[in-house]
Amino acid sequence: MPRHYYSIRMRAAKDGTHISGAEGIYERRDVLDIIRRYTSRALTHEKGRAEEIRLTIEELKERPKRIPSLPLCTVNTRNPQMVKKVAKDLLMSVGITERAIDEAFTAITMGIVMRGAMLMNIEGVRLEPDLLRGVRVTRMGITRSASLTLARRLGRLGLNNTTVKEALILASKVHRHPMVLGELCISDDPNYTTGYVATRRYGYVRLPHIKGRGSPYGGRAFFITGGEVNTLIKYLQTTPVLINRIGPCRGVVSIKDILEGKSRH
Ligand code: PML
Repeated sequence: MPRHYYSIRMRAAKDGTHISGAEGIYERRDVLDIIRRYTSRALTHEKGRAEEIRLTIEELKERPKRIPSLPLCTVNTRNPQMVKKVAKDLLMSVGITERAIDEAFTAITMGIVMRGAMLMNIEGVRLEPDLLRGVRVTRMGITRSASLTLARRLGRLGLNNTTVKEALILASKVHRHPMVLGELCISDDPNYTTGYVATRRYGYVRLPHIKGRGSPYGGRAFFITGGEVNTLIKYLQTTPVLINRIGPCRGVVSIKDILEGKSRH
């Protein structure tokens, strides 16, 4: 019998501001448990108890595309200046211009937190149709067994938390698309100061101290090339993608080893 999959998405708000969100793709037998888990997460969020919780449960008409997660590692960056240098080393080596990277850092650190990601061409020109909202990546998830493997691998590195897991799942979906060359992400959580740069060539590279503690800004920029922007947006927003294999998860690696390909198995 064919399996039915559901996309479940949760968004919670307090005083009209977004405080937490979650999403995944699940089999029918798991739907009730997940709704309970998401609701409890919204009610106990550290930013305060949600006053409004929106849950969307949608049966998927398309069979989710199975993909592996990006390989993960961390560079021992010590301050925002060092992060910028490492981000440039990685992103420029896949063809993104320095101007575009500076533009992305400036736009993200300017303070307007967008709901979705910016899309930029490799020269730094913004391409998303709605410059205020950006493009939200949705309809991605992880299978139960891949999730257990990921928890085990991240656990060995002391990184088994929802922030890292969800960011890795999102980036793995995004970088599966050939139009996406690279990504810069800074969390908008004032207490979360590790960001990442992702590319297909080097994987998901975590960058500690990307911003100072207490800074409320954050966001994502996807650097894109070639093809039709609307096709990419449709993929990011609507194509269901399920992680079913976990790529290598490594601890601290030097930028030199990453650039020389020594950090990949
Ligand atoms: C977010 O807040 O969603 C971004 C999370 C970035 C996670 C970086 C990491 O620690 O791997």
